[in-house]
Amino acid sequence: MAFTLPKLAYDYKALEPYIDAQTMEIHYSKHHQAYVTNVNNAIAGKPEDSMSLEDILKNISKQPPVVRNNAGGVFNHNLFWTVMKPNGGGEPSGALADAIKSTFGSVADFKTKFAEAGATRFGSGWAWLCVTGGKLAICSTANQDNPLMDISECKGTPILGLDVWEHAYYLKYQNRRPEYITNFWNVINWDEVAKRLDNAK
Ligand code: MN3
Repeated sequence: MAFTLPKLAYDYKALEPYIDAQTMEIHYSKHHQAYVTNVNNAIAGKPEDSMSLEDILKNISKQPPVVRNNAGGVFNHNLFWTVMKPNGGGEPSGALADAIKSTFGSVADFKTKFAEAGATRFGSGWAWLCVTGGKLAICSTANQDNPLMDISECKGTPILGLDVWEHAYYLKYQNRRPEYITNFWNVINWDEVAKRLDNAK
């Protein structure tokens, strides 16, 4: 098996009340697991079976939709679980805070723009904070695409991703995607985003 479902660093109920346990359980054990299973099945016996996920994504234009959708789904969710944590939230610090302030004006302005990217993504997709050419940028992608993909309209190294598929919030928030996004700030793991910024430079 090329790829495996990474262990969650917290319980399904750990992000309550902002993200409910039932959503976490279904999202992780059903949706994320399905992306892992489906991409493994699609690349079984092929050279991609021994490639890194990142290398597959960087050349995704050469792959069929089943690989694009499911390899993207694996990468995106691997990242997503790590940028949240119980008792998260607060404010970013250090180099991350400096980069956010110099790029977007303030942390509040950054949050507004990032939330807008998530709220205005039509249908299913993701909002991203990326490092592109050494600078921070906000963008969004459809479905399970991401900024590592060569076909992506926005390219870069993602350091923060927010899943805005209905499966990420519908049980608790129904159609209220903006409320889900507002509450995401209460569980964000800024330390992980800062670590990813360091690694992206
Ligand atoms: Mn999802």
